[in-house]
Amino acid sequence: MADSNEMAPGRARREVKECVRYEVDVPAETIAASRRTVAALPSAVDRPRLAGVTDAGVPGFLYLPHYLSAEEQSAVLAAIEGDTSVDWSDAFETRLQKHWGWAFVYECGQIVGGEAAPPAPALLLEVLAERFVADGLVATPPNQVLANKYMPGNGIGYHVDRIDLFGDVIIGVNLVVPTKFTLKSVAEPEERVSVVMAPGSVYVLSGEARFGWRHGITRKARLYKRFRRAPELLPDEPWRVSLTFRDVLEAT
Ligand SMILES: O=C(O)CCC(=O)C(=O)O
Repeated sequence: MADSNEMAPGRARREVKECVRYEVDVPAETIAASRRTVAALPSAVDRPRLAGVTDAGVPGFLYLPHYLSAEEQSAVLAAIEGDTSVDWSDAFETRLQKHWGWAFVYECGQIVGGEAAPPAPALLLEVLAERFVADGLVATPPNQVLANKYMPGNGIGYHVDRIDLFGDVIIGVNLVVPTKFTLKSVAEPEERVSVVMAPGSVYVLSGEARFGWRHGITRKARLYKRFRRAPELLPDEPWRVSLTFRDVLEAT
């Protein structure tokens, strides 16, 4: 269990067992309707940020390696770090988070708005999310933005984002550190596909990739353990940052 499912370390297991399960049957039409395909995107000749897009063989998955220029990556990181309307939360011991629009309370899968999740910085909402729409990655701008900042070597457990809480298209942005991102088929757990995501790249989970595959990032155990043991010995080791754009269904 992870992310939406993932348990905050140090919290009582008992609380998590009481959470509502969410294996909901997703109608085939919903899956088909949400599927984004390489062929349906605008031409990369007109929009170089779409160059090199691939689905890596998973229907509904898109990986866009060149989505943000180096300058844009710096601006996005500055917007994340510089936004003082919300603090980095440490619900997890090994990654920090900022929630905008809506916050997800991990202990028992609740969505909260208000002060816990102020509007996202304009660069993320008015520029990036609008660009996703203009590029055909998603139909409307997502209403939730989540920043994750990972301790060196840390990853995220394999999960399907809660299908009762979040919409049918999820978009992620990888920043700072190249990262191996893996999809595992729910029906055929041996079937797995990985892409090494470049800094500034974007991925889209829709259709089968959203509903029928888990996604996650395997921890780099050696680096992670070294950092955990003595963080002061690795002062320059970069922390990976990612953005996740989702639609909170309760909000619509
Ligand atoms: O950090 C990432 O790229 C993945 C984040 C993710 O899966 C999530 O927030 O649910």
